[in-house]
Amino acid sequence: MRTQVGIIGAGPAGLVLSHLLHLQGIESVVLESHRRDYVEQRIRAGVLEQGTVDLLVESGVGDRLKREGLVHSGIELRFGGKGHRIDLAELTGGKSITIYAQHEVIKDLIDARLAANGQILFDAEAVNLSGIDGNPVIRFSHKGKLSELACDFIAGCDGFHGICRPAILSRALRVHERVYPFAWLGILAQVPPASDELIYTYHERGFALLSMRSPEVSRLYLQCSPDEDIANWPDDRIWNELRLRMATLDGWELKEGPVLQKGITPMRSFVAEPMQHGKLFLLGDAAHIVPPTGAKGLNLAVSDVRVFTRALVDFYKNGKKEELQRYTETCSRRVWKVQRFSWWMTSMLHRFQNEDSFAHNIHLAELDYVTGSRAAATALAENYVGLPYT
Ligand code: FAS
Ligand code: PHB
Repeated sequence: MRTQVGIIGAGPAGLVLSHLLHLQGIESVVLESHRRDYVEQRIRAGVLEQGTVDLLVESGVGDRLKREGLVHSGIELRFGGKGHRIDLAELTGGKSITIYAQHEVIKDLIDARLAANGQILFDAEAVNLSGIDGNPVIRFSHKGKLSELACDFIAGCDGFHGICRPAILSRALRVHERVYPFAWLGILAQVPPASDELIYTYHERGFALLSMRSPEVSRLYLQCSPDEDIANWPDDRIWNELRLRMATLDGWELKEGPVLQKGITPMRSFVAEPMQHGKLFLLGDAAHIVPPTGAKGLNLAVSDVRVFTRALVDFYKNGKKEELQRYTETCSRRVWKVQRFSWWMTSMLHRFQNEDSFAHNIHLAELDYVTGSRAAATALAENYVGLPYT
């Protein structure tokens, strides 16, 4: 097999890339190790930045997103038993976020690619890369048979545990990392959300977040130890802990219901640089991971795709390589600003182990400042809705 761009991974990065390249007349083949139904049901992110929504709508895959997505113009920060609304729209000149599950974005993109006769091979695991300095070849196992895909470029969209980042020799790679001493226990519940907007809660027992997927389905998270066993968290224990952490002085009540899915997600900040080597380019989680507190993971993947697509168009249409050569430098500024914001939101809202009274009061002072100062609230809002693309 041969194509122009060999894409490893059918997550948000790989599928948005394949779609945008197609619109520019650039050929690609997507190799995905899992089955289609698996990737279309994998519960992950839920918040789309304004820029991500605009890109999906403008590129023709946003019809269902416009119909079913929940547009939010604010979020609530809750601490000391009181809620404080951050008016995202008012503070950012009208920008908002949209709640639309990542697996729904995946479904829309797969439908669009297949309708356009795009090539997505499911059950196709890339097992080896070669020629990344010259003539790239991806070896992959598809339905038990070993095959090869020759291409001009390899897009490593294979996530944090993929094979592409390790294909960049360790001597060429710099890694920057923070592993947090906590994780998120997340549930999906068949119950209307108890709030119209997201509620981020700082509490002495730990962080809690109320989010949602639809007017009928809630998505909630609570901070837990990174080595927690989900088997020790029956539904009533989860609801009880969420109720304790989210309680307010004015008697606000959490709505409880059947838990459809539960899981524990570890928390880390991670950046691998450079995000490229020869003809191999890393996009999304293959290159960087952020703690989900800032709701940035998916959105940052899309931002890398915008940069890489622009660089490939310049190469194929104008024969210019400069944008490709500057890919890491161009992505890096946004990657690090998103890392900073995600680290800041996580540090402000979570209890760290063995924190003393000084640390606890610093958390409260940070929250008091962010909810009491227009300048501080604006800084949060402009990062949360998504910084302007450069
Ligand atoms: P992905 O990991 O989504 O996709 C990589 C794809 O490559 C996968 O489909 C994988 O099967 C495939 N692959 C891997 N190796 C391969 C190989 N050798 N051959 C072929 N295919 C291969 N972000 C948020 O903003 N909010 C959240 O609440 C949130 N929750 C998350 C919960 C979990 C459990 C995880 C793991 C991540 C979460 N994220 C969240 C982050 C997540 O949304 C990512 O940022 C987003 O999926 C990044 O997209 P991709 O870079 O495309 O990587
Ligand atoms: C989600 O709805 O999954 C979600 C929302 C906000 C976050 C993280 C996850 O910060």
